[in-house]
Amino acid sequence: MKTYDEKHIKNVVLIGGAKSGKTTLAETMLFEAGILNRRGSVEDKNTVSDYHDIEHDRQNSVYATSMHTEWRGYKINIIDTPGLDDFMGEIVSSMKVADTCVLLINAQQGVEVSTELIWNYADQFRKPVILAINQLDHPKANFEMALDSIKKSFGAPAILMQYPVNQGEGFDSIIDLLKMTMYKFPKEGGKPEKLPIPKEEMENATALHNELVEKAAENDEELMELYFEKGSLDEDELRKGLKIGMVKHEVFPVFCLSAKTIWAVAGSWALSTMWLLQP
Ligand SMILES: Nc1nc2c(ncn2[C@@H]2O[C@H](COP(=O)(O)OP(=O)(O)OP(=O)(O)O)[C@@H](O)[C@H]2O)c(=O)[nH]1
Ligand SMILES: [Mg+2]
Repeated sequence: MKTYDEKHIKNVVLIGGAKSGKTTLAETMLFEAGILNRRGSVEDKNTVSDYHDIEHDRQNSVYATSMHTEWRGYKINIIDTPGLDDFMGEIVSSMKVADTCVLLINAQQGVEVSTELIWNYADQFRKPVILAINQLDHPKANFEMALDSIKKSFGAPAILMQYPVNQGEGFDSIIDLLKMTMYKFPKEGGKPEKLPIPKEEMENATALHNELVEKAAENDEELMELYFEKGSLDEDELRKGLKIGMVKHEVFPVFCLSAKTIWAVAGSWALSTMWLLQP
């Protein structure tokens, strides 16, 4: 069995309110990593993560489950946790070992009471937190409402990394504000198509990109000087600034997800970006 030194093992803990899609995301991540050749679902009671009878009966996670995958020489432990506060012990003990927490927010509900309860622990433990708005393919998805609720609850540290171009049924495209590119995900899965940002989105995307640059620069004097000098930061500098901010708990990057659909490649692709960001 391959061994990894301590620096090359990362614990990514999936947290969030009940039914936000953590178990589904874990399944999709394992599928996209090539560990599964077929994805199970919570409804079919055949996910890797929810394997206890009680989880099948209730159709929600009761225990924290650790799964793993490899990515760019790193062993990534993906820990799926329950969302119901009855199981807070499982959630809290998983968060304690996290290098990064991914806090899922249901695009139909926005931030819920349980999201805030769970968040308070992540804040208390000073864990870097990535916010992921999930279920963007759902007909009732409301990205703007979810983002507003995030801004209300988490304030300025919540900063948008991507936004959906066509949320709801048929959702397949996002604009990436770090790379300033549009990605369109094929329905059958596989790598996304890289496209230029459409003209009608350019003004919005540029304004949001500038917010991201300022946020990254704020966290480091050297980057701030570079920003004043050049009026911008390149991709590596952005990543560096955001990473410093995440560790200081002054940046919580917001990603888009659709864990259930096949082009939830969006999810694992976004997560690979996240792993690059993580300390
Ligand atoms: N449309 C849509 N449905 C989703 C998505 N992700 C999850 N779901 C559905 O939402 C329900 C809850 O998904 P789970 O993966 O069990 O959510 P969870 O966060 O693990 O839930 P708990 O374990 O109860 O906290 C299931 O019916 C999923 O099929 C998504 O991206 N889009
Ligand atoms: Mg679950």
